[in-house]
Amino acid sequence: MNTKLLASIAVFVLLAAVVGPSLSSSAFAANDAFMKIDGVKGEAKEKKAEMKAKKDDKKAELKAKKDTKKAEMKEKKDTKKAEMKEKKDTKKAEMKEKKDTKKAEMKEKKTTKQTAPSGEALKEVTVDMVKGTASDTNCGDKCYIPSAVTVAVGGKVTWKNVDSAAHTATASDGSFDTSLVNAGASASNTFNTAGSYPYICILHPWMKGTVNVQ
Ligand SMILES: [Cu+2]
Repeated sequence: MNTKLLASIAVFVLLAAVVGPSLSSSAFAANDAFMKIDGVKGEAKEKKAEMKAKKDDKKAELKAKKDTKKAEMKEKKDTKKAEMKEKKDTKKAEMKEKKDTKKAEMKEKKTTKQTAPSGEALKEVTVDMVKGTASDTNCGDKCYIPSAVTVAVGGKVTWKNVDSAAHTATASDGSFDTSLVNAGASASNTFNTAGSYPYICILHPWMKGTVNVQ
């Protein structure tokens, strides 16, 4: 063996001893780095998923809040609506009551007007031929309103037809007769003799009234 070959082998061995471990260590390092990268990648993925979950949670929370608020608003609105309706109904009922009271008062006034404040019989009285009496056979003492009136001797009774059908005021003893009073028309009779004068409508004999003259 010559010395040159020996030297060559020695150098090779030396090199292998130095470079080998360093090569393998750098391979490990590279692997490590890859692993690290994978780890970082995985972490990032996890973090992303977490963020997404958080975001979804927040979204759901917001939606729930929104829905609750919406429901609350609707309830409030409904309550207000109901309140308004109640108020309206109450007002309506009040108005109706007022109207009815006024009507009743007017009717009473009309009835009490049949006698003068002094207690003397009136010179003039008006009697309504009431609406619906052509068919309402049970109108009783509401066929003529008022059904009984009192006038002074020489006083005048006027029948006003407020119905849509024609009527008469015809004395049972034949002493007076308005003859046909058409819808919306009026007819009068003057009473010069004291007495009580029952009368009917010859078209609807269930309509009965009385004129008292005193
Ligand atoms: Cu009649």
